[in-house]
Amino acid sequence: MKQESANKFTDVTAQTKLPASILKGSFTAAWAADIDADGDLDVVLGEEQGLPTVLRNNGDGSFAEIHPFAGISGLHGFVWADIDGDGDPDAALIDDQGKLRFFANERSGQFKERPAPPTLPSVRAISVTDVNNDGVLDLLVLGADGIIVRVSDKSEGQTWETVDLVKVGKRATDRFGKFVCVSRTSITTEGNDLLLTSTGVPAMDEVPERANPSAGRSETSSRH
Ligand SMILES: [Ca+2]
Ligand SMILES: [Ca+2]
Ligand SMILES: [Ca+2]
Repeated sequence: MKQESANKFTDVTAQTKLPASILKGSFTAAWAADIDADGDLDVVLGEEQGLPTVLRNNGDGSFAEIHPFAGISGLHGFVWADIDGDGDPDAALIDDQGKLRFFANERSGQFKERPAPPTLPSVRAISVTDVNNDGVLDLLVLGADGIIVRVSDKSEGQTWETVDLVKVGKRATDRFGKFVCVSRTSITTEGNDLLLTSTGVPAMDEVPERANPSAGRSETSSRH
């Protein structure tokens, strides 16, 4: 949909020049990110299975189908952020097996997969924020075991650091979902608190401490 004015959008699907396989395809989500680093936003499509699809923005209203994330099937979660701190956004994805997959940005639309921490359980949702306040963004990974884990780059792309942050309850994590995190460094003086809001998962009524069940969200502190 192309925005014409503050409250008017026009359907411009026909001008995208995308093949029928895309236009009639079944996708679970879409994320906007400048995957090829050419200054315009491209579209990453969520899929149950199969090689993930990105619609590269040609800048003239048309898009081209590309597949920059080789070797994976399905896309159930997507984070676009500079996790390794080298100045370009990287891609973190959840595949159809519930595995976290990490692709370091090599620029010009090229990515190199880097193995995720082997200790992670099956993953249900991912988000990003600088939890430990060191100036480098961290991945927040909600596992099927109901624990949110901080996953941080260590030694400039060589290894990972993983730290359990909070348990949000197992019942909530039997399917893929989304959650977003907003850092709340200025709200309390006691550590670096997070505000978590969720859709689908997790069910915050199971957060064991400092929870606010009626608001459907929780807060927890992380001190490292
Ligand atoms: Ca682009
Ligand atoms: Ca990077
Ligand atoms: Ca950090």
